[in-house]
Amino acid sequence: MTNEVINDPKMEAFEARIARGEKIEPGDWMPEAYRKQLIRMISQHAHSEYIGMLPEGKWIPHAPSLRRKMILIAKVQDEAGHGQYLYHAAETLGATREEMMDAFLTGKAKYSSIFNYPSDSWSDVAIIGWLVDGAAIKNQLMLAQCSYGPYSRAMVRICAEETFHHKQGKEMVLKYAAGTPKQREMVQDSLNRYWWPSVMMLGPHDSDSPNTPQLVRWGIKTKTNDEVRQEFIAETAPELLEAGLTIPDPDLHQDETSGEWIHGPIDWDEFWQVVRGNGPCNKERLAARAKAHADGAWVREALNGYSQKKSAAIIN
Ligand code: FAQ
Repeated sequence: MTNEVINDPKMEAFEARIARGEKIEPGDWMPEAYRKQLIRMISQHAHSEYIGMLPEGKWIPHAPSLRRKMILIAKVQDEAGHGQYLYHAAETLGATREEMMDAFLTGKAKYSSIFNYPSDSWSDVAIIGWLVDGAAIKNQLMLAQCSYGPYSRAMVRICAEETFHHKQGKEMVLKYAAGTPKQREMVQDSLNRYWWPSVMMLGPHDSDSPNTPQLVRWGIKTKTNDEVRQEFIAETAPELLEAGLTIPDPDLHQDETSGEWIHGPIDWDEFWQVVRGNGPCNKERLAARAKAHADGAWVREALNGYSQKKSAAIIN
């Protein structure tokens, strides 16, 4: 940061507001880098919710009971709603929906690595609920404290719904873990495939996270990637083990002195391959979203026509 920026009274006042724990609102002065960071993060988050409907949505027609089907439909529908809140939050910063969708569908924008893994069995739905929603909640509870008002408020609402997602996943996993040998085998297989991607989805280690220092300085993130990952593992690992499941990390253990859960090395090569578009399902997921966008063109046209007609009626 240059001296010019450090001595900028607007910047000083902005940082003082953050230090006092005030929320920054859309019309307030903010540094351009703060606005850009928020648009980047919020739009990536929105894309993640939107694409995140696909792995579980695939299982709606195959749910084993009406109750499970209703729960899953509600969950997937919530994810669409989360995408909407988040796109709106990014729009308050001047990003347009068209720009964000274009960046997403052309592969320029990132979205969470976790949704590029296949959902191969019904119990993947259970494990996604417990692990993926569980990791997402840890991250989002932290973001609910963030300094930008619209993002923070969206997070409060989203976390309430994610808590239901988390509970239904955990309920299912515990049931299958205590069920027939076939159910146990099925849910163990889901855990084997989803454990590491869930640990990775919280982002690179702090030493390899270029955005964290600025995000923490401006109160966008209130914890680092490793801190959130540690919270997730500390909460989830003992409960999975108590359910009699095996976590696919032979090095995972709780340090006797500190009580901290120590995990084995993370395969960051795999993570970056997935982030760069070379994961098992990246192409399939983006193609599904591009098709949905093209198929929905008539709805957007109709809505635009309706709102233009309504505005004309008000003016006249
Ligand atoms: N996937 O410097 P950092 C959900 C990128 S919602 C892909 O550490 P930062 C709900 C990162 O963008 C899940 N890319 O970045 C649900 C950056 O690249 P850039 C989504 C990743 O921002 C559940 C580069 O690596 N949640 O699951 C990932 O400080 C079930 C360097 O990284 C959010 O988006 C990744 N996993 O920290 C829905 C929350 N990690 O942009 C359906 C908001 C890192 O500079 C079913 N976002 N990268 O080119 C955040 O909290 C942060 O952006 C992090 C990354 C923590 C994801």
